[in-house]
Amino acid sequence: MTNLPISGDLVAQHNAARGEALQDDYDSLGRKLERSGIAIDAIKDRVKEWSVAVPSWGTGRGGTRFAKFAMGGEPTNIHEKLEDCAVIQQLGRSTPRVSPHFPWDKVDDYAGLAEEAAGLGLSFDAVNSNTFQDQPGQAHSYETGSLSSTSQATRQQAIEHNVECIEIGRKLGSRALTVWVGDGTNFPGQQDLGRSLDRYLESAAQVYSALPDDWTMLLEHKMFEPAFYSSVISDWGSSLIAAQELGERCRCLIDLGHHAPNVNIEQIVARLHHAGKLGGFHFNDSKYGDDDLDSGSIDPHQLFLVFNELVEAENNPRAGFDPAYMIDQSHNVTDPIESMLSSAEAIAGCYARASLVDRAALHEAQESNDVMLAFRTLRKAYETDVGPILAKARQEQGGAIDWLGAYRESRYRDRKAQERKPVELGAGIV
Ligand code: PSV
Ligand code: MN
Repeated sequence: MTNLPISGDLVAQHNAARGEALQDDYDSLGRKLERSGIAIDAIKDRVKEWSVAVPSWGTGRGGTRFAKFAMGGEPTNIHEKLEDCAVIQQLGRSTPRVSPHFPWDKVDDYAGLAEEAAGLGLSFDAVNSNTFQDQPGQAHSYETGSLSSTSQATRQQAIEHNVECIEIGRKLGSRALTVWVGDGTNFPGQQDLGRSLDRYLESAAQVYSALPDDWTMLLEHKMFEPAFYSSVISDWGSSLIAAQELGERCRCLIDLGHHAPNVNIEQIVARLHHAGKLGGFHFNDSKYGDDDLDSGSIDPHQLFLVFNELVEAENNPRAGFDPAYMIDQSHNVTDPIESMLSSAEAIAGCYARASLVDRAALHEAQESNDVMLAFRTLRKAYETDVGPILAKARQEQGGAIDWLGAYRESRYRDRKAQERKPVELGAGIV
């Protein structure tokens, strides 16, 4: 029995007022696509099958280095975070899984937590370890790094945290561990660039050896931050080296915001797929060197091109190809529920557009070096307004045609502001 946070009647009434207009738009788009030999229902069904996880921490307002602007009704524990994730899924219907982050989401009873999630129509996705900051009472500081620290005791502590995450994940029904470390340096000469990678690999191998047979270990690279001179797993090359050394069930995870500006991320997707190491994605957008902006808000075309490669990969799968998708963005000025819904729609929209690409025509144009035709074939799909397909997919699954309108009408956040304890002022320069 699921117990959804927004009134089902409200969603139904909201949809009833919009159903006719949507049907009209959907039929019109259907006729247009049919002229190109595309069945709109088939695309809609693909969208319905597709899903992306939301990170538990992303339901709260994040902070920049400078400030955090808390809002009333923000969640302060995993139970409240799950409730917010349930709203995102109830209205949007493309985010049925939550990716928990530890140690933040620790509880005493994980079987109970899994049940609680199921009651809200959710399940758990990849577990994420976090060893980039110290926790109260922690024996060894991560100031010198974690899996690559120069201190053996600190490395051991980081290994144990990752192994604990696997154990927790087993109880939650997860099948993957995502490892991102902030390890690196701020000064040339601070650490030996080669030896720090050796230490990382040695520690990561111990985590890998604790992986259950049906699990995947995902390595997430990041160019910089919190270390600003060098990061141990800074790019897809380092990530690929590590994944290849660690073993078959170790793969690379691409966070869209973790590259130098203007890097051709879609080509990285193709390269990692070639190596059979494309393990997952963290979706967000970026304007400069950040990894925090809402997915598709800055460069929706790049997101489309990434999905174009993913659909190619889907059509030409390598053994074990089953990427884990998660939204990974930080909200400072929006309601995180609205941002997650907007991003999930942008991501699913790119998947739909990439599914519209006439692959045979594209490949033929590529083979015959008809550059303009190849480009226009992609562009035609990108320029298609897939809004009616997404809305219809939501409606048919019980979600909201107009998720923003329905969410605001529900006054969910106002109600939570009455019930929940306020968030304390957090990070920032004080
Ligand atoms: C690091 O910037 C990152 O992208 C990792 O995925 C972390 O899990 C997440 O952000 C939260 O710090
Ligand atoms: Mn990430």
